[in-house]
Amino acid sequence: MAHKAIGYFEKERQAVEALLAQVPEERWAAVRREDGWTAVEILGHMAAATDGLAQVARYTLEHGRPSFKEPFDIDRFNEGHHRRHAGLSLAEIRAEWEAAAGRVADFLSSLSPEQWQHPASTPWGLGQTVEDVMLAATYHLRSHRLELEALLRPKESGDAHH
Ligand code: NI
Repeated sequence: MAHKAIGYFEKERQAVEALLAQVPEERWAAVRREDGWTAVEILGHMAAATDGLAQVARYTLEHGRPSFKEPFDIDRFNEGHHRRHAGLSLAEIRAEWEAAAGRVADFLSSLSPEQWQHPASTPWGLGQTVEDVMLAATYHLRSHRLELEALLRPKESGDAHH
């Protein structure tokens, strides 16, 4: 039976794909979060962060130790994503997302039961195993997917129908 973390990831991946299929392209570039990030840039961050956490887990499995030594600055990390994605089109970011999601799915399906339980943590010190890191990646994806849904599909107020 597939590991439960694969099912959680695939469910999130499908929810992101559904948003991409349902929301017109111009809306992705037009809506902004309070801090100025567009929905396109948030999707770019989701792709980069999910891929990045899979790389952390993969490196730890291959080398027996984490790749990061310096204290992790999450604000700098996020701002780096924002700069790298600024001005890119939805099509460009969507291609990045699909490539990243494919790499992560391949990585998850490659893991043996022992590898899921191998010691690992996120760069900010969360979790104790590869499983924990990849669950954290999916929860992070989920939190931004819910954020995107609220931005892209605002609920109409009841009054609008009167
Ligand atoms: Ni984030």
